Amino acid sequence: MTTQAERTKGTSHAGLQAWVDEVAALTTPDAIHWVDGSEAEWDRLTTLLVEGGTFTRLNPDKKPNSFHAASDPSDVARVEDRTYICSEKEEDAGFTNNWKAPAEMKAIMTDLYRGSMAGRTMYVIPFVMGHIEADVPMFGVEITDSAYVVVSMRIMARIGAEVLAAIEAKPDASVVKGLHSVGYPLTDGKADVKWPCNDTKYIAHFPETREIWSYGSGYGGNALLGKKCYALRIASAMARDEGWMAEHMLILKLISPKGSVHYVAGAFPSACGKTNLAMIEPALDGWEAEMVGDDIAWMRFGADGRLYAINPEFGLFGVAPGTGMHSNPNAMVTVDKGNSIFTNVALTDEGDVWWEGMTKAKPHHLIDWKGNDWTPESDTPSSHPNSRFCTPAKQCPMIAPEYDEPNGVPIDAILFGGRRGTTVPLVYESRDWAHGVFVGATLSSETTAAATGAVGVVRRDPMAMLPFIGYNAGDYVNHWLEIGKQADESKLPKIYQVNWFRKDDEDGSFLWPGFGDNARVLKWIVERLEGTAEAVETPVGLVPTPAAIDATGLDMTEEQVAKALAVNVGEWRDQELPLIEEWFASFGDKLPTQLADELATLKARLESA
Ligand code: GTP
Ligand code: SPV
Ligand code: MN
Repeated sequence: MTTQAERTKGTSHAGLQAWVDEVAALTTPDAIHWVDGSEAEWDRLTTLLVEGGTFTRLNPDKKPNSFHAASDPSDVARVEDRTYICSEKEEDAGFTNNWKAPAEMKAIMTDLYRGSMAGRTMYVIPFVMGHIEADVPMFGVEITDSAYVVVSMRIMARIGAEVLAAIEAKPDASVVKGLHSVGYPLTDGKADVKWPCNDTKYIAHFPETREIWSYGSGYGGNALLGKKCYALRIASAMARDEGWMAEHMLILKLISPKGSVHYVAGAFPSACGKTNLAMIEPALDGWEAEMVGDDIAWMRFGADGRLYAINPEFGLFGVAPGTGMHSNPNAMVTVDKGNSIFTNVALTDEGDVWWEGMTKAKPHHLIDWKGNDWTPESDTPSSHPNSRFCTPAKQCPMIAPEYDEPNGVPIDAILFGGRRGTTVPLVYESRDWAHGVFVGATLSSETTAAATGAVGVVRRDPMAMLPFIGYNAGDYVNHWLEIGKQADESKLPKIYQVNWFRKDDEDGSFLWPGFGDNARVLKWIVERLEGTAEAVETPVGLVPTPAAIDATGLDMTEEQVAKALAVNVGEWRDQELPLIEEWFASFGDKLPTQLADELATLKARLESA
C-alpha cells in the first residue's frame, strides 16, 4: 500500500484538485500523472506500453509512430448489459436502460475502486469535447489507470495542458468528471498483464451530477469516457435540459457538380456504416464529399433558425474489418499516415496490420488477434469483428475545413439507417418532421459485434441511440418532436431512411452495392432538397422511381434497382407493423401522442393500400 503517491504538478482549480485527491485516497495509486498531451509524453507512454507488452510497435516504413494492441479476449466491445443510467428516479432512466440509484451504484463501485490502482500510475486527463474556442467549451476530466486509455484519448479528443489552463481560467465552468479503472490492482508486487481488466464490469452514468464511473474494461466505448459516455449519454441529458441534441451521427459535406453544397447527418447503429459514409468516395463523376464527423454530432439552432452540427471528437475509432482500398480508401490513406493505434487486428510478418476485407488476397501468414499463427486455411478470422483503428481525424485526406468551425455546419438532411436484410427499402423520404421522428423512433437494425451479445438479431434502435440515450427513451423521442416545434418546418432538415443492407431473398446477396455507390442515393436526396427529383407516394413514405436513381456506370438492371427500392405492403402490414406496435407498447404512457398518431396513420395507409 502506498501512503504518499508520487505526483506531477496539480491544478489551481480547487474543486478538481480535491476530486483527484479523493480518488487517489480511494484507489491508492503509486503515482499521479497530470497528462499534458505533449508529443514527449506520447513517446514516453507508448514506449512504456511496448515495454509492458500491451503494444507492438509497427514497422515505421509501413505505419509510422503506430502501434498494435490485442485486448483480453473477454474485453472486446461495449458491454450494454453492464451499462447503467443512474438517475435519482428509475423512471428518468426509462425502460431501455439499466438503472440503479446513484447512492447504491456509488456504494458498489466505491468498494470496487478501493485500492484498485495499487501498483499503478493514476493519470489525470483534462479534455474538451468539441472546440476549445466554443462559447461554452464542453470540458471533461478523465482519471484512469490505463496508459492505453491516455494515448487513445490523445487521438480521440482534444486533451492536455491547454485544456487544463482553459478549465483553470473558468473555475465556474461545468466539467464532466469521469473515473475509470481497469480493476486490476498490482497488490503486493503482483505482475502486470498485457491487457489488465476485470470480469466484473460497470459502466455507470450519473446524468444529474454529470459524472461517469467505469470499472473493469479497458476497451473503446467502455474506457474512452469522452466518447459514448460523455458525448452521447451525459450530453444527451444536458441537451434535453438545454434545448439542443447529442446524436449518434456522421456529418457529411456534399458538393454537387454544379457546386451546390449540402450537409447531411446520418444516424446508423454501431457497425452499420457511419464511418464509411462519412468518408465516401462518390461513384458519380463530378460529385465530391468531405467528412465533418463519423460518429457523433452535437446540433443546436443557429441565429438563422437552422440546425447546426459539430463533431465533438478529434479522432476516428473505426471498425477495421471490411475497410480496404476498394471500400474505404480514405480510411486507408488516413491510417497509412501513422500516429495510430490498432486494436484486435492481425499482425503481418512485415510488422504491419491486416484484417479481413483489407485486401482481396489474404497474406500467407499472420499473427492473429489472439497471438496465434494464422494462415488463409485457418478456420477463425485473423481479426476480431469489432477490431478498430484509432487515428487522428485531421489525417483524413477529405476532412472538411468546416471541421474547425466551432459553430458547425447547417444540416439539410438527416438519414436514419440500419442493417435490415428485408422489408426496408434502399431509401425513402418522410413527409414532414413529425413523420421523420416516427421513422427515427421506429428505426431497427440487426445487432453487430460492436457490443457484446448476440449478433444479427433485429431490434428497435431509436435514432441509432438505443445504447446511448442518457435518460428515458420516451422523453428522448419527445425531445425530437419538441425540437421540431422550435423551428420553421422549412428550415428543419428533411428526414430520410436508408438501408444499404437489404438482401436478395433468392441468393442472400446484398441488393445494393453500397459504399461509393451510396452517392447515387445521396444525389437523389440532394435533388429532392433542391426540388428537382421525382418521388412516389407509398404507405411508408416517398420513394424514388427506379429511373430517379442515377445508374450511370452502375452494374445493375433497372429491375434490380426496383427490387432494392420496393415497398412490399404485405410485408410491412403483416410483419413490420406488429413489431412497431409492440415497440411502442413498451413506451407505456411515455409514448408521445404525435407518434401514436403517426403509427395510426401508417396502419391506415397500409390497410387501404
Ligand atoms: P461504429 O463505429 O461502430 O459506430 O460503426 P459505423 O456505423 O461507423 O460502421 P462502419 O462504417 O465502420 O461500417 C461497419 C461495417 O459495415 C464495415 O465492415 C463496413 O465495411 C460495412 N459497411 C459500411 N458501409 C457499407 C455499405 O454501404 N454496404 C455494405 N454492404 N457494407 C457496408
Ligand atoms: C460503437 O460501438 O458505436 C463505437 C465503438 O463507435 S465504441 O467506442 O466502443 O463505442
Ligand atoms: Mn464508426
